[in-house]
Amino acid sequence: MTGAETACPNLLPQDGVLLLHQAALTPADATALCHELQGQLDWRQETLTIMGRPVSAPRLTAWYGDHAYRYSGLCHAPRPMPASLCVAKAVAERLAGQAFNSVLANLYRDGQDSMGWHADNERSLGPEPVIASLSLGAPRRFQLKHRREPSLRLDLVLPAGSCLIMAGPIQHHWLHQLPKTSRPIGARINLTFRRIIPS
Ligand SMILES: O=C(O)CCC(=O)C(=O)O
Ligand SMILES: [Mn+2]
Repeated sequence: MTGAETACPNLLPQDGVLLLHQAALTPADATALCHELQGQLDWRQETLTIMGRPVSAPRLTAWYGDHAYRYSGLCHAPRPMPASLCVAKAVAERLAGQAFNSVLANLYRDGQDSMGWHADNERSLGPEPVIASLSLGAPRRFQLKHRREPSLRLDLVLPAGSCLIMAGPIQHHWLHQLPKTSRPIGARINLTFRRIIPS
């Protein structure tokens, strides 16, 4: 299941850790998992609460984990992971060097689906969470910007089968987003593995 390994430098100049494992899965495994998850997961169109107003999320999501997870007015109840996600979780755990107990799957159906600027800084993730993000499907443009230094920005393309790891104080100092694009683009899936600390 695991692709070739290469040395992985920290991509951030300061205030956090960002590691990109280009080939966490082989291309064949990444393609098979992408198709399996599109058909198998319980994809939902969620309504978020942003600044007190209901907003339809511009993507589909599916949540699985041992504990409830709350963000943007949503509460995901505990739900066991299907076997396909457990295999992907094991890959993410090996690369991140820590155990995860939840995954948020995001399905971006076309270039108009997206996720806006945010940080994964919910209290239930702890002060410096390690988050592993596995990419599947079409290459995914992923951007970061520093909260206080406007000149500090990163623009990455995450290929299918890659695993991006955010760690250290990154969530305190940086925001991340998956922008919309007007270019024709196929479906993209992101699996974001987290460790929820039960309250
Ligand atoms: O699709 C992505 O890489 C963004 C996912 C993300 O930031 C999240 O689920 O919190
Ligand atoms: Mn995030």
